[in-house]
Amino acid sequence: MREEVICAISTPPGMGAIAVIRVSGMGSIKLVDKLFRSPSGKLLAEAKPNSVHFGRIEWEGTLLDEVLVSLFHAPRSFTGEESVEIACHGSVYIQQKLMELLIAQGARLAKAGEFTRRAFRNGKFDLSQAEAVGDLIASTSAASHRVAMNQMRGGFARRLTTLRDKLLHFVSLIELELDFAEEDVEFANRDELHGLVVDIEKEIDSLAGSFQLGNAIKSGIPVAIIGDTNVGKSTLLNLLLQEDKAIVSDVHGTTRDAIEDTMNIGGVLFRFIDTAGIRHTTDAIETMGIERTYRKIEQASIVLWVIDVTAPIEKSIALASSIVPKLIGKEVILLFNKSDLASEATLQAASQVILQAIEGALPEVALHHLFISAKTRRGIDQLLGLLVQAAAIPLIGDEDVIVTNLRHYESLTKALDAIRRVKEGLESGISHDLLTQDIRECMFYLGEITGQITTDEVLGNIFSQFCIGK
Ligand SMILES: Nc1nc2c(ncn2[C@@H]2O[C@H](COP(=O)(O)OP(=O)(O)OP(=O)(O)O)[C@@H](O)[C@H]2O)c(=O)[nH]1
Ligand SMILES: [Mg+2]
Repeated sequence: MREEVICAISTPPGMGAIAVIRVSGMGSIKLVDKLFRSPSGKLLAEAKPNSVHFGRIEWEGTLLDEVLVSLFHAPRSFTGEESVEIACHGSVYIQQKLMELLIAQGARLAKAGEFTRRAFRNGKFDLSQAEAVGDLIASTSAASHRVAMNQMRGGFARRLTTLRDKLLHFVSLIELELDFAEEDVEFANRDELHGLVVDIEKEIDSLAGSFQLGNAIKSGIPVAIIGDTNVGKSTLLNLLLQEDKAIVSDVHGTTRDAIEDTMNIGGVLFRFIDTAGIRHTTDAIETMGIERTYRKIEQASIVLWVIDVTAPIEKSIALASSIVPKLIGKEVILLFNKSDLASEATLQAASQVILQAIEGALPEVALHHLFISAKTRRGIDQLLGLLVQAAAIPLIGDEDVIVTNLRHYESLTKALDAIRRVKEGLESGISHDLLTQDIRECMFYLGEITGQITTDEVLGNIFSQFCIGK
């Protein structure tokens, strides 16, 4: 199929030292030749394949810019097609003018993700690898970079393809048996098939199980900042994000909605969530906010429970009864805030009483506690250390596959259901047809992840989330 030549600015919008414009599709080099003048007068079309050239972009006798042009001959390019990358000066005017000139010569503005989509179609990589390109660009921490890089290198795709091939082998044998139904032969050894199915179930289960970690790595580990009103939750959020994100005031009940943002600390991405302070109130909107706080606690893996050491101790203890049941299974860090306003003796005494009360109610949770001041930054460095420790992100090796993509997770869950039905079917001796149907279903969902089975709609959906120029 002959593809149109597409072009797009592939560097971020706006001014920069340089910008890169990508052109791809058969005829790209000839198209750029119409605008490019090399010092020797030689045409790009006659230049050595896969080489870089200095020259000028001119139109109607006017010099637009001096540029570097990289030539890629098919299939040795990102898209697998003939491509050109023009590195020009990063002026907004030059970038726009150059795009206009390329379009005037017959190129079309690329759609979002179109370069990657073409690369996928030309077999440069499978769908999960194409999606990893997007993740790689978006990665903001060492862990998310590593996970995306592993996926892009194809470890995930290889594992899925191997599983699929094994199933295909068996399903063909069983289908062959169907052709010989009268003879009652068994080409596919049932014990072997059962062993294989058990292995596959384990493997899919472990891939699906990695999603919780993968999601935390990609979207940030959820950390809820909770407590009574006016204890300094929003002040702490702003301090952690190094930004004035939430309104701070000495009015109780200032924050009513959950406010969140991510921050990279020690190579780990955290998603901090400031919440409405928990108290008894008759205000309808505040009540809705407090309900949200409880939901955020449920979603969080780490809870920062902020306590104002200058507030009456009974208040904190009373609050414990409503919060404590929600904290089981979470990492909880108690923060005795506003320590700048209390003497060390008061701090020690108050914290002892509160800790005892909470520890009594939460025997199975490992409680950490710190004296902090969101005002003077006391204890904040220790808090950052504790957070990284509590995040407990395991070291990710080169070969580790961790699922970070919701689409992959959903397909894996469906594949897991199907393979479990195959296992049960084998154990109960169901008919050949039903067995092959379940095996084929499992293969279908595995194929959905790598793109062996996709619809245009699914592809459109995936690639439209990319930016233009990717
Ligand atoms: N002295 C001192 N004041 C603090 C500290 N942390 C917060 N404050 C003050 O305490 C008041 C309440 O702070 P916020 O951050 O708005 O408290 P909050 O917990 O978000 O309150 P709500 O949103 O109402 O639940 C503000 O006046 C802050 O400046 C601290 O460590 N020391
Ligand atoms: Mg607040």
